[in-house]
Amino acid sequence: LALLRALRAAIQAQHLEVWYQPQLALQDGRLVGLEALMRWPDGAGGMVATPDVFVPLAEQAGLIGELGLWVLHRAAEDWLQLQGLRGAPPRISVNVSLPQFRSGELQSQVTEVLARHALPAGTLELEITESIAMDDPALVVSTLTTLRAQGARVALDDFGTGYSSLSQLRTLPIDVLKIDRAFVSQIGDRHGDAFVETVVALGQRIGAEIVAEGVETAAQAEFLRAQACHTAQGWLYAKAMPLAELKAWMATRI
Ligand code: G
Ligand code: G
Ligand code: MN
Ligand code: NA
Repeated sequence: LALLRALRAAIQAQHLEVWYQPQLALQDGRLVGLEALMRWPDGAGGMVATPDVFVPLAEQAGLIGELGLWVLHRAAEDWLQLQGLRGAPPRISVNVSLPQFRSGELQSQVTEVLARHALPAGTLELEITESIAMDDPALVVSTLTTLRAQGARVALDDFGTGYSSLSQLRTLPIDVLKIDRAFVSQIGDRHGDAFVETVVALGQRIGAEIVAEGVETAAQAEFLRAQACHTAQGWLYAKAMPLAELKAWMATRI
């Protein structure tokens, strides 16, 4: 309850921040995207709480609609700020939460954000978890179809960790499949390799871009590249960082 009070105050005072983790093309190392990740700094070099604690809290307290809209606007503004720079990423991904999706407000939020910032189609990507994707299949398909018609891309996040069945996956209109880091971390193990190979092949067959998450070692990156996985995200390259730090990181890569 104290944490919830602090969260409300932090939202009010705009103490929450959006940090960005780079996504790179495995073929040539180009920066192809960013994942927007919320952070709650304590002002003394640490964090008050991690998003896996305060996002569920915000969901339970009915704050996630407002917070989700704020993240979308901030991500759009920050993406636009990068566009003058060399090697600027062509897109930005934002995580969507189940209540935000279920309430039906996501479509109007996306309309508002795309219009306000005049974002080109294909710039904004929405990360949907498997629990969202499997919530109400008919609603999910129609919502995702609408979002894509609006010009947003759709990524299925944490693929392989939830409850999606392959038959449900088959009907989902998605652009990107994000392989969860639980699978990436098992590269090097015979079964681990088989899983990643199969998921990458599946993604390719359905015409989705594959983003491997949690890439931490050069050996994992090598394996993924050999499988023709398109994109990698992970601590091997960079952790999520504030916009200013991201600009400095981009400058060192040219
Ligand atoms: O960045 P980190 O690994 O600490 O994120 C932990 C979890 O919090 C992840 O599952 C991530 O998707 C979630 N998360 C981070 N930022 C946001 C956000 O802006 N919205 C939602 N819905 N979830 C977020
Ligand atoms: O659930 P979601 O995929 O949205 O969250 C991504 C989370 O994974 C973020 O909290 C991010 O900080 C974390 N992350 C990103 N790259 C790595 C990595 O290479 N290793 C680990 N352990 N976590 C990572
Ligand atoms: Mn994500
Ligand atoms: Na994930």
